[in-house]
Amino acid sequence: MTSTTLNVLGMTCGGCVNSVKRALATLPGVRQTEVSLEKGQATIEYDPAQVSPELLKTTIEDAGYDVKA
Ligand SMILES: [Cu+2]
Repeated sequence: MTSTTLNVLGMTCGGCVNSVKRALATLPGVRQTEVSLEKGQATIEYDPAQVSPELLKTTIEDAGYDVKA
């Protein structure tokens, strides 16, 4: 299991936090996601054999937010 922290731009409320969490939860291999609205960061625990950092990023982007690694 690996974890990464991504800077997520564009989150403005708890609904955004939930959107990001929900989008990531659909990916196989994502174990846990902690999202901080204050910091604008998502910390994701995942299995690198099942999901790539690039896919984490595009999944957040597809949910409507920008990711700055
Ligand atoms: Cu929101």
